[in-house]
Amino acid sequence: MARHRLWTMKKVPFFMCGTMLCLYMIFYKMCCHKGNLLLRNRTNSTESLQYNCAQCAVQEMLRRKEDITGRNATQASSWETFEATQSHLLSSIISLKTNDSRVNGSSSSQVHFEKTTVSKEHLPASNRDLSRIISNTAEKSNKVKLTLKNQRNSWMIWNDESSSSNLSRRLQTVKNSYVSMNKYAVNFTGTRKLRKLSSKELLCELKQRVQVASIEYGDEAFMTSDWQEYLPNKNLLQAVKPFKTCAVVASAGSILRSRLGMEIDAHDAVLRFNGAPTIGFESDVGRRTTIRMINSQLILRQESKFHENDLYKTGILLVWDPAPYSSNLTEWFNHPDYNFFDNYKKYRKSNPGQPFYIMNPKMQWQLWDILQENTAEEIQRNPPSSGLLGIILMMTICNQTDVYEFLPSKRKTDLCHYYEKFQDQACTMGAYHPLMFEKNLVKRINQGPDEDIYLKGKVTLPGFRTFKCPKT
Ligand code: NCC
Repeated sequence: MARHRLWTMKKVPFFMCGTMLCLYMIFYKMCCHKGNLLLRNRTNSTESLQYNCAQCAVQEMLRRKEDITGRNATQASSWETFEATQSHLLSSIISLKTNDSRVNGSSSSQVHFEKTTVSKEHLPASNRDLSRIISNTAEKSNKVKLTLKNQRNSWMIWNDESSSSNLSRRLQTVKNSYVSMNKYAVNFTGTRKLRKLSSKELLCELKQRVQVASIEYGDEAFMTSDWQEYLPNKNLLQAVKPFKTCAVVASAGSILRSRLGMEIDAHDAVLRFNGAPTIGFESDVGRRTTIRMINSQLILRQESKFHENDLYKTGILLVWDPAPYSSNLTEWFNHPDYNFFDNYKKYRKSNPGQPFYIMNPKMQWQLWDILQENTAEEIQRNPPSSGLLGIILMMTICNQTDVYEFLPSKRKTDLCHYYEKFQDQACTMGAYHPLMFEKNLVKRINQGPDEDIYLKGKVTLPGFRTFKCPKT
């Protein structure tokens, strides 16, 4: 009996050691698990992230996610897929992602698990349930491959099939009234495309059918000697040397707090619109202006102070005015939308050294025809906005054009301009101009990644000179 008690007592330290070892192993597995996490981005490049504990890896994920959600947009590395082999790590990441309101607020999560796709509607509503289901499933298999895809882009980024049904009631009514008003006697004889053209096909349509030109001395209605004095000697396309990289800066309020200024200024040429200033907004919109495109209305508006304001004294000026759909230059000259010609001459007289061009209006309707042909519904029978005219101009004179905040980024707002405290959805979605359909077109020809649209409102377009189309 005594011998038995002694033997049992001898076993106690073994039991204690065993229990401590087990506890240590559990603790080690939970907290101190070293390993690798494989991060895969949209372009399928991978990065192996070493971690010393699950918590460290989760912290790293959080840091990267903050990049994506915009704290540091310029350095954003948009990792969308996370793969790992440790189930406890996976469940931490998933619960982290699903509990983060900034991500959930702007995304719909989709979980791919071993070839099975579980979309959000199949999952219980609460985030805690979601993470529990995933971790349970993950634990069944030792080596699982789980991909968590953030589908944020699918609805945050401009939908290139946007239609009137996406507009508010008010804007739908405005749009319909412009369709029936037909101020410029649009007589569209083209046919609507039955299928959606590819990006390449659309680019070729634009390259082959839209002619960018400025008015020259000797053009119909511009033959009198005074025009010889006022119009620049060289045509716009002869005067500007081809640029390698160009930036087009839309005036949208959503460019505020973008911190895109340095990136914009790094281009060889920068195009701005109307009264869009740089002073006071340099960090968001940059400080350089190579070309300023203005509409004829601005020249006549008292508040613009066109003749006095130094804003207009930098770079090349270009003015455009809506012309009737089928008019020749004489008809347009006699009936411009806004009679800016005398003011043009006045400005030229006091600023003879500054290049100032008048756009030939034929471009507006060539572009409009392409917009209408590629849109399922009737669009406003008014010319495209300065935005699209400027984009096509830059695609003509630059090898590559980056357009900022024409397609709204994650900063999308109803604030009309970055330089005014005026809110109206019409500025982004269109009222007079067929702006929504212009944006559909630009989205379709974008060559850049969706991340650029989401983070910077940036679209990258090729130059017509370098873009090759099949011979017709
Ligand atoms: O507003 P605006 O354009 O000067 O803007 C220049 C171009 O940026 C794009 N934009 C702007 C705001 C916004 N929220 N989203 C955008 O995408 C558009 O492509 C736009 O063309 C114009 O096209 O010339 C326009 O001009 C103004 C106004 O005449 C000028 O600013 C001068 O004051 C027009 N507004 C009004 O007439 C009240 C606007 O409709 C179009």
